[in-house]
Amino acid sequence: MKNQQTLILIKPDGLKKSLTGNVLTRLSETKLDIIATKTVQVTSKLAEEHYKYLKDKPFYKELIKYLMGEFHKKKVMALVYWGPDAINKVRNICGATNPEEADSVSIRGAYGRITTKGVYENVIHASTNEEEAEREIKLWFKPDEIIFDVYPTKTATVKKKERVWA
Ligand code: DAT
Ligand code: MG
Repeated sequence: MKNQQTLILIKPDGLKKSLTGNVLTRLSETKLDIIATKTVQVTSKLAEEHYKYLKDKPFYKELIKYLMGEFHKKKVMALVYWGPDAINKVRNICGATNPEEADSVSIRGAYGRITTKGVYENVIHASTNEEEAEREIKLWFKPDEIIFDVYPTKTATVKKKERVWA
């Protein structure tokens, strides 16, 4: 089976409900390798870019607020999993997009809900295919944040102000 990398996000409802341990335990059933992890405060720019293919949907605005943590905690845990058939292995454990339709033993089936406003609080994001995984991993991680190069890299001089420790 082909080795693949896939982006996982534990969404703000998962963090608020202290589900991180449970979700990572479920994902460890895949025997895949974690090759990157970080916790981030999601800006509107990042959320909008991540879900840009849904921008014409009626639920888009609420979806962006949800990913930014406006309904829970303002943080998301992002991880890259790597190994044989990673994309499908992870998606199978996540379950269907709609948490009410997801298999009850899947992560979304066990822990997700639909709010009265119609937001799918489905705990976890996982890439659907190799093309999506590449776009998403490049959006969420820089090459040096992943323990090996999953895509080709180049060296560029980037001049910008950045915050440092005082
Ligand atoms: P997935 O997250 O399973 O890849 P997707 O890419 O189609 O599903 O949609 C991204 C997110 O958008 C999904 O996790 C929850 C939300 N969403 C999708 N369809 C929805 C709907 N009909 N109503 C409310 N939220 C929806
Ligand atoms: Mg998707």
